[in-house]
Amino acid sequence: MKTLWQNCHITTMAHGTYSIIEDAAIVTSGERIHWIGPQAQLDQAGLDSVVDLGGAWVTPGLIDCHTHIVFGGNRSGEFEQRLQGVSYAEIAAAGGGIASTVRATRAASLESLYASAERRVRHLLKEGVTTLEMKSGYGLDLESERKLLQVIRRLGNTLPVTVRSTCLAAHALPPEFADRSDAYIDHVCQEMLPALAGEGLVDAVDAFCEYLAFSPAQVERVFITAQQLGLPVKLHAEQLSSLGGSSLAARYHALSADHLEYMTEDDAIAMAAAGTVAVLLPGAYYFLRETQLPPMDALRRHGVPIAIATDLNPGTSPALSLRLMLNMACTLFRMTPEEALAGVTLNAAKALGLGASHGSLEVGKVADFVAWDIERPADLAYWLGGDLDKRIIRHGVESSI
Ligand code: DI6
Ligand code: FE
Repeated sequence: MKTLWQNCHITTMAHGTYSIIEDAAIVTSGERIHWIGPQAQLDQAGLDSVVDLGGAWVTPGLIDCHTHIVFGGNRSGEFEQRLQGVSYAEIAAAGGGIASTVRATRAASLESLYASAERRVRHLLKEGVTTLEMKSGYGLDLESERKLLQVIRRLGNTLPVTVRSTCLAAHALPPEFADRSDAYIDHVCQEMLPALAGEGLVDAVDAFCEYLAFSPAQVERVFITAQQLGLPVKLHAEQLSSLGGSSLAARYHALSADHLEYMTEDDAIAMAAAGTVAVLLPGAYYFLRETQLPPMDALRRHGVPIAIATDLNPGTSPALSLRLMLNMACTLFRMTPEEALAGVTLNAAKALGLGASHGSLEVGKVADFVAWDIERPADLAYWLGGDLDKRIIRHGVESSI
């Protein structure tokens, strides 16, 4: 079944740049791209249907490569407290923060977690997101982490979106292991990861490397276990302080190191050599009113691929819009709209290990694309949120989300 999508302009994002084709067309065959190029060079033979895109700008489907979208409760009360001057650390010390979301998540049924996450996922899908990573990490015991990962798998099986599932059991120390963080890491490595991976619930393993979470030595044990299980790793690193987590991630050929405000030039060199993607999260930077910027010049100079994501979570980035993150990446981190778009397409695909099949519009890749009613590609990063008119095509079929 071959479909021609004609009368458009395309930013293919091949090689992580716009790579514009004006007056272009795409031919899909089933769920793959069969042909793409200037419309004038198209051979019309053998087509089954034709769709006129009315002069739209076509981009690859957007990819949100870092979210904690499945959780119980919400923390808008803590947001109010923080606005009155109580710090994130003080809230955490008083039993709030991640611990309060863990309590609410443990208490919630699989059905209610599914329902609340589905509503959040729909916000992203309506914006043109066609691939989405979701992390566990608010369960912190085997049964609750399994519940989160099952919700993630069910979202991927039910909604029109490609889902990658990441196990973040090493996100925070659960209360039953208070003051015994090494014992919790033993539990993660010996019990949780083998069981969850064995059940087919895990596509990648993540951890939170920070002075208020887990040390590089503890993270390394998690990485070794992941490696033994044949799973790729990712890492929350250098968000609040510089511990060398991103260099550690590079040593384990991590798909990505994420946050990175406090990373050093040596970390950038190590990441570039390993092909580890830098995932920047401007929503968390903004919401926590951080002032330390990620080292954009070092990342660019050493050629580290840069992705952008929402980090959608109840504590530090309740961001329901990936497109808003494009604007924040430009305004706050001084990225160009072209770099920002690469950050939610090709580089985001690489951060999920999907670079060969997703993230750019090239022959043989999956036909996930969005036809936007905009004047220029930079409009995507220019408008602050809002629901831009668009048509979303997933696996070669127009999707009506
Ligand atoms: N970094 C973050 O910003 C979130 N998790 C992480 O590892 C915080 C999650 C939360 O506060 O609930
Ligand atoms: Fe995160």
